[in-house]
Amino acid sequence: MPPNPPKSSLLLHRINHTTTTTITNHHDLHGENNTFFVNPVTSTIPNTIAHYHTHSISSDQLCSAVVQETTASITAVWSVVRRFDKPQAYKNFIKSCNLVGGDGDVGTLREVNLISGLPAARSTERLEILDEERHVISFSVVGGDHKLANYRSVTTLHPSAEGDGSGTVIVESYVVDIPSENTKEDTHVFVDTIVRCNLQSLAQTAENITNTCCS
Ligand code: A8S
Repeated sequence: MPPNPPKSSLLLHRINHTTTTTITNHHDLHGENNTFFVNPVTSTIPNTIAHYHTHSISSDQLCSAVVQETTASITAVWSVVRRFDKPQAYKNFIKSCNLVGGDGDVGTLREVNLISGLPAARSTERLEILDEERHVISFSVVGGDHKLANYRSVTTLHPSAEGDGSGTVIVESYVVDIPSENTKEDTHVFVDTIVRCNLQSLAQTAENITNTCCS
């Protein structure tokens, strides 16, 4: 790592892709439930971005994050991940997707159909953040026939400090209700597995773009 890395670069404390959780305990405004502010990202990310990965959760919710590095440029990764209308471009569990409301801005809804063999077939999702400058995209799950109630994820892209610095670190954090019939650990493993598969595929898809377009 260079002695004076650029301010915007992401310094990875750990690159083994595990996550730990920083928890700050707060009483919520109503004084009934304890809510917690959690930032599950172990990487150091710029202050202007860190708040996107700081989530307010209650004791029946789970918050985690997955970090994925790629040699693909931020431009290449962003060109794939920004397409809220086309998650099947890299999410292999998705068979098809249709926009069902909105014009592509925040608030747009998509109906996602999953491949067979999963414990669910459909999910309705709302675009929450699309920040083209900071490379932030976020969506929430608002319906469907699955068990992931109140799922919300935030994905951010950062310059990689590894190698020649032209690659990307992808950080995705999420919050979800723990289903009453499942344990926290099982839910954590289930969702982390889906997110890790998606991010590995995102990295591969962006690397393929980089290799075919510019070599
Ligand atoms: C994403 C992340 C997740 C998607 C999950 C976690 C999901 O699409 C799948 C199975 C489910 O049981 C829930 O970024 C749901 O898409 C693959 C339908 C939401």
